[in-house]
Amino acid sequence: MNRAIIFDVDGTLSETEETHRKAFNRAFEHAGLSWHWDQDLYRELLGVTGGKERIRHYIEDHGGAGAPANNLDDFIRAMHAEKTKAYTQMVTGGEVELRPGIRKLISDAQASGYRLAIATTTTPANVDALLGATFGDEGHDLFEAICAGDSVPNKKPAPDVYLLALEQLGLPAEDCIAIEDSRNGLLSSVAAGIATIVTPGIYTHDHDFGEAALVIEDLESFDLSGFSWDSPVERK
Ligand code: XBP
Ligand code: MG
Repeated sequence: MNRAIIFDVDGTLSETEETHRKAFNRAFEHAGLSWHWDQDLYRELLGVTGGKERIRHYIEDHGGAGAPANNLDDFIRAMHAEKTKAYTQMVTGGEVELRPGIRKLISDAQASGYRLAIATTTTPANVDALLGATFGDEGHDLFEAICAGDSVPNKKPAPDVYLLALEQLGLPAEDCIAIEDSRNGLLSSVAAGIATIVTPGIYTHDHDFGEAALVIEDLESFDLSGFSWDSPVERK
């Protein structure tokens, strides 16, 4: 079978956004800034994908006291690098685990001959850390294509990262399914023409998933062999 499943990372493979949020706050502290993103504010800021873009949005929309008047790009890049360091340290330190059902879904997919890929907005180093911490050395080899972060000019909800995954897989959209947790991710994969299964995460339960082929609250209950490639699907 020449079909592939393309996985989102944050909120899908693992509930990582709380660790991201803590890493942002550690970076702000490290820089001597008074900024603190609590869960309510972070839920709002998650509407902007990409950590650098999120920091810029926060400065523009929430004042960002302490941000420099010029060389803002360098400031944001440095802040985000510090955040990524803090995040990868927490992940390699064992702070996150796979979402329930993901490990079985991946092994079932492999047993059924599916090819696997990743399409994510997060930074490649974060993907490496997560795959290493959850799958060990063979984690990286599970996925034929890992498309992440700044490898595309436009982040989700733009289709760029999914189009790159299709290109690297050498497959048409109709031979792939995407698995996502958020509306931004769903809009991205659907814009790339890919039927998408959504499994809402802690920060995305209230999102509109109208364009999804299937919405699954509990991934442990999902049986891949029952997924029909043709019929539009119901909310489970
Ligand atoms: C989620 C994102 C990322 C993470 C933070 O990515 O939007 O920006 O929140 O990671 P996805 P970075 O759901 O597409 O996996 O700070 O590295 O961007
Ligand atoms: Mg996600």
